[in-house]
Amino acid sequence: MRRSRFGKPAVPVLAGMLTLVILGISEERCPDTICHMESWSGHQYAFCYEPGDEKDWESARRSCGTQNPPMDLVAINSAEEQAFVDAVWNSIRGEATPIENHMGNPEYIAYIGFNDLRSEGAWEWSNGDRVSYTHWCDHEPNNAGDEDCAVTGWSADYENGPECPELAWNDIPCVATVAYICEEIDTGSVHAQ
Ligand SMILES: [Ca+2]
Ligand SMILES: [Ca+2]
Ligand SMILES: [Ca+2]
Repeated sequence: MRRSRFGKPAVPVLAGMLTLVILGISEERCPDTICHMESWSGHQYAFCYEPGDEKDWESARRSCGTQNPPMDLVAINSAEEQAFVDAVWNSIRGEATPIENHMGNPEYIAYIGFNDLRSEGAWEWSNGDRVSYTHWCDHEPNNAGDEDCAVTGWSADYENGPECPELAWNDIPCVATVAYICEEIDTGSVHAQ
């Protein structure tokens, strides 16, 4: 009895230690560091893009909540904030795993907090911010096949139709597992009006 009680946890613990040893040999970075942290205009941001850490929209949002400080998916409230997000994302997105768009081209995308989950077509920020800015690709959001969650970084490359000369937003199915960007939650009194 005793042996099996103590024996059980030993295997995963040993496996974990072995994994740490192997990871320690293959790369210097601590395996727990899965998000790239940046700050802008007094807010902390986490860019979570490690291959294997891709998440559906709801899981990504929960993961943001476990960050320190607590975060939600990013709310992009201005062209300036979009420019900040783009600058960081452009510098690291090559390390992320792209998805393929229907032209067969890679799209390096990341979830943001914009969604129309509650009411089709009524786009809102998950953190409750007022909608003051949008950056959709042409002809997006199109809810193609039911798409309620927005990503940034969409480049598109359509023969005829939507184009995104700058990386921009697209609505995709919320169950798609992709990278995601978190922004610190305001804890004081905020969002007047
Ligand atoms: Ca923001
Ligand atoms: Ca929708
Ligand atoms: Ca779409």
